[in-house]
Amino acid sequence: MNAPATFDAANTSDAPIRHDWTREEVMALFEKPFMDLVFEAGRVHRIYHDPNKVQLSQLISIKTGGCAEDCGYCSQSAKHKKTTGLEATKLMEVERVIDAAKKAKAGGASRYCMGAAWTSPKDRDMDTIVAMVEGVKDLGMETCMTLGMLSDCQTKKLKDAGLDYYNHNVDTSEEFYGEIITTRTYQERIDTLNRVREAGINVCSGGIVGMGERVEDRAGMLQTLANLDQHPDSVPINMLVAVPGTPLEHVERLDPLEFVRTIAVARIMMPKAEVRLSAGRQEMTEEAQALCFLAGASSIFYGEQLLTTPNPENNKDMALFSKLGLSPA
Ligand code: SAM
Ligand code: DTB
Ligand code: SF4
Repeated sequence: MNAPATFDAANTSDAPIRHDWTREEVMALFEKPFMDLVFEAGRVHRIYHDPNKVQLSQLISIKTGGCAEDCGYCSQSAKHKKTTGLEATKLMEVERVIDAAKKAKAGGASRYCMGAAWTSPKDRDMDTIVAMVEGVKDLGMETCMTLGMLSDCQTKKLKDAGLDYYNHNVDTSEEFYGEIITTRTYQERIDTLNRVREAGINVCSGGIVGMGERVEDRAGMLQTLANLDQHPDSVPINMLVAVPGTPLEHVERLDPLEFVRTIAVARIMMPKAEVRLSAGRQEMTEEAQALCFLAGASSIFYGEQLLTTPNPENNKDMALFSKLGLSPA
């Protein structure tokens, strides 16, 4: 790899991979002076990553709305349909997904993330899902799916189809989780992550900040992720998009500097992972995003739409990359 002088992959012992983080240790990171924290995160980042490269993942909602789960942040829960007014759609046709993936690739994205508003996939939909994975892989893109909980048999089908990543977020700390979601347990999420890992699919797991949680909950979320047997390969950190009509619509906005802190702590605790600056960039200043990159964010969601909410336009992101001297990985 043509790495710049600042990128020193040899010194990995200076940023050990640990799975035994205590809550006190994680809180101590969150409580560091901001400059010390970001500097330390930047140091760790440069050991394992090229700090001037950012990976681009693009999302598509292959099945929108009508979800039986009650996640308080989500526009797609059937429980909030009356107030959000979001109409449910059927699973998209394979060809339409591949056409959209071609456009994403032409726009510069290297990973295509396909999301469905399901508790878990129905077995009758698996052939369509498998065809989507195979079709997107044939374009030479990395594939990611987020379909809810998986059975062993479904996980194997995804692995056999060649799926590269599976996204399933823990979302928050175990303690705060019950305030946000009541229809499935924290442990069920961990079970799905373990199933995905055991099948040999790369794990993408992170969460949301800005839901009214305490800093202890942000610490707890990262502690859960970093203390998994193996760190997730990708860690999406989402800033809540407060969707009108959801129970979290009026929650107090989190200070963007606290978001930067969360990115920095994620980077220090999971040095090799791709830490993704995920939902919420539409409302974030360029300066806040630049701080996130400085603090170790190595990936973004790219393209003008997330699942149901807007994301910055490609030319806006490329203008920011140009100002910062960043290039797509
Ligand atoms: N239904 C599947 C599931 O929950 O695993 C897959 C799709 S779900 C929309 C994927 C993730 O997107 C959620 O776990 C959550 O972390 C994130 N997300 C959803 N709505 C969001 C919002 N309004 N703001 C920020 N992140 C959000
Ligand atoms: C993740 O952590 N964030 C993405 C992806 N994984 C599936 C989804 C963000 C959704 C934001 C709200 C919306 O557009 O509906
Ligand atoms: Fe359904 Fe996923 Fe939204 Fe929860 S986050 S309501 S599981 S689509």
